[in-house]
Amino acid sequence: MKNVYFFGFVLLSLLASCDDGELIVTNFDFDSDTSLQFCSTETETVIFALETDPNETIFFKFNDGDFTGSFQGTAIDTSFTYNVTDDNQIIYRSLSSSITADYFCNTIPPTQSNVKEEYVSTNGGTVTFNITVNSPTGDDADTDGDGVTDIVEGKNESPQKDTDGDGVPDYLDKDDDNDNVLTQIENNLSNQPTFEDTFPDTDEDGIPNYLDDDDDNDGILTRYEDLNAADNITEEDPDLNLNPTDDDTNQNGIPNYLDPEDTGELIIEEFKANELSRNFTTVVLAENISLKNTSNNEEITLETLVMGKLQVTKTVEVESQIE
Ligand SMILES: [Ca+2]
Ligand SMILES: [Ca+2]
Ligand SMILES: [Ca+2]
Ligand SMILES: [Ca+2]
Repeated sequence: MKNVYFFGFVLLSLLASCDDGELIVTNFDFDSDTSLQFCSTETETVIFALETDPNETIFFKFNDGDFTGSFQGTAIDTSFTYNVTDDNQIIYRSLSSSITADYFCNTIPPTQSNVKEEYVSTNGGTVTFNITVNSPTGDDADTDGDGVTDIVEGKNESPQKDTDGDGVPDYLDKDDDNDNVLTQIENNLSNQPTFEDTFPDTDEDGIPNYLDDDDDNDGILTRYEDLNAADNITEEDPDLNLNPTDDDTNQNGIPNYLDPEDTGELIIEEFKANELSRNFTTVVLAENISLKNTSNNEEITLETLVMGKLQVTKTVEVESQIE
């Protein structure tokens, strides 16, 4: 067969003749269930599928060393598209033996002797990455891991609860009142009055500490009751040490932010980084591409080809945005 065109099929079977008359069957058997992996250098990323029955691989190498398969921020998905060019290529190889990720994780090796058949994209068409972030579900789900469930943190409310108004909904916010004491810490104080017999409420003002930006009701924000925040900064390490829990000016064993007798303040408008471990799924979709056989120039055109799915778990910043 000289030219074979397939439109709208993800699964493609191709019969091709070899010089010696042997018939080779090539299956482009890749879809959203195919597992993808990736490797990056400073300037290039290769995202690839490895299959063993039969031994074959498809990969997309593209000029972007910053690909991570993840994203920062509060969005639930994002997508971006590359044009297929001489630099951004899709390559399929049918192999005589199995390979591992090492095959890709240096520079792309030249066609090797175990390559039975190779197809390389010609210019034209696109590859789109659709990245979604997966949130846990169920009554016990606690996406930000702060010990308060997503349901209590108002994930299902409309609009979603954002107690400190920093643009990060409470279910993604490890410091829900932006006072630089993590929710996890505020809810694990012992020997404190409680709000509705559940959450500590030191000043008994009806606002649990983890949602109260002035935990002792002394008129000084908890965030400001952090007098030693700048004590140890240096030129090399200029970051403030944001931690109101380690200040106790009158040395009575009660930290200033829980002690209405201690009212010293240091105006601090910085906030702890809100870093979360999150699970991301990237589906890689090629559209309107042509692949050319490198030995006989046979060309295949595909309207859509789902190369597969990449799963990544990564710690990312879901940032606060205080005016
Ligand atoms: Ca939270
Ligand atoms: Ca807090
Ligand atoms: Ca608080
Ligand atoms: Ca105080």
